[in-house]
Amino acid sequence: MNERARPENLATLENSPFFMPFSMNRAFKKAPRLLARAEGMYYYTPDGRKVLDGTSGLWCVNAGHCRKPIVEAVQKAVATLDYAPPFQMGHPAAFEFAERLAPLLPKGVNRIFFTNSGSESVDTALKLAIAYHRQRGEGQRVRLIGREKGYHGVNFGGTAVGGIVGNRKIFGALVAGVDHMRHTHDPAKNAFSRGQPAHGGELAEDLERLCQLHDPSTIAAVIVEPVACSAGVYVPPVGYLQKLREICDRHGILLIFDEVINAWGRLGKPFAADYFGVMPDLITTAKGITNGTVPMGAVFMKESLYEAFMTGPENAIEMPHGYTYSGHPIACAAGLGTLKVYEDEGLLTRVGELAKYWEDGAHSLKDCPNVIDIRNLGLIAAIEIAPRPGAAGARGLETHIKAFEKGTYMRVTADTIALAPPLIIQKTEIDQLFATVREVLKTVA
Ligand code: PXG
Ligand code: PLP
Repeated sequence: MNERARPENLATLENSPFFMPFSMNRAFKKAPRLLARAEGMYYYTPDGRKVLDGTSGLWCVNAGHCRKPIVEAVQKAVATLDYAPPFQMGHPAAFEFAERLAPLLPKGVNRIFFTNSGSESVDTALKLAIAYHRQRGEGQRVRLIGREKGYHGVNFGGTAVGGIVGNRKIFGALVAGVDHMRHTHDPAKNAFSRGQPAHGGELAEDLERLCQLHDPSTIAAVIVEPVACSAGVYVPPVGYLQKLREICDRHGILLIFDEVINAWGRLGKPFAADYFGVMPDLITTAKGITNGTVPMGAVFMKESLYEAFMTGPENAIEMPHGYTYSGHPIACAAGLGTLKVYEDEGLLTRVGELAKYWEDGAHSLKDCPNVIDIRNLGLIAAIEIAPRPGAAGARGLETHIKAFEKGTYMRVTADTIALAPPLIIQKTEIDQLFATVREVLKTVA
């Protein structure tokens, strides 16, 4: 590693006390990949190498890096009001941000609860769902339904409804009363689908089966990512989300869309709910809400959910839940700056113009070595490569490292490359991104 890439007072990162999240700590510290600076579509390494950002950091930097209106809003906020307690007190930016967000939300979803991450948004939404039913005299609705391959963050609730085995297995019994629908991934029928796969809409009937197993009156909520991203990009089959909505309506079950990644223009609409024309009762989000600049998340909900809590004496706290940093002033400032960029540059709908070009580029990789599936929607694409026999994930990791060496950052989950660049990407950069993937795949045996 280049000398300048190391923190000045350390000869090596090998014994660093930093316990890195979701990382191969020992391998990384022996051969670190460090980022020192960023601007627009690019990261720069400590030794000054330019790296195209193929996955918007971790799917969050939708407007591109270090955008001036966001940077300036944060600088001003931190020098004005560093912190304000959010319980029984307030500050103007939180109310202003909520006011500015409300008109952007899917129709009928208009109340906003602030958190600090996607994981907190998910656990907040699950708690809200259970409490909502209790408020209305249906305290027996306590079960939560997730789906295999779902990712809903890493807190206890989100891990429990999540469906990624590796994220669940070492953490004990998680949360009681959770069940899962099957995932919708069916490569035998749907491999190389462009956009929504044709087969699998009927898998939503799994929800009906779980209703019959547990009795629908015991189920509080169902949570799904409209497009499941983290576990490898699984686009919902045609008709699937509509069917989930119908079943939830039939049985009085709340439908939660986890739009931590799907929201903020990723599909060419502000929210996936808009894109699919299916209205959930709650939406969880984070990431692009502040362009990744300052940690923040939010839960958006229908008026009826909010109203269910606004009962009882006015001198009592309506909902005993919240975080020290809910609606943090600096996060709200970052959010306001982010919305300005999104609106000034039309970024929440720009993907509509790029999606076809993106899809063609992604599917042009079909003839590359070991490619077994390509999936896409909006400005998201997954290129799945066959696992090396007896070494799942090895090809994926090698692809990730070689791409970084060639000046492209892209996220790899096991043997699936997940691409989701900032929404400001130009066609030439789309070409560059897929050309690098092609070049790298040629060298990964
Ligand atoms: N729900 C969904 C749908 C997510 O994608 C979370 C919840 C949790 O958000 P926080 O802010 O607590 O991380 C996420 C986060 C990846 C990757 O590489 C994806 C996420 C996080 C880290 C890596 O796919 N998604
Ligand atoms: N643990 C302790 C001991 C606390 O005092 C608090 C908050 O006051 C928390 C956890 C929760 O922290 P946060 O509000 O940042 O989620």
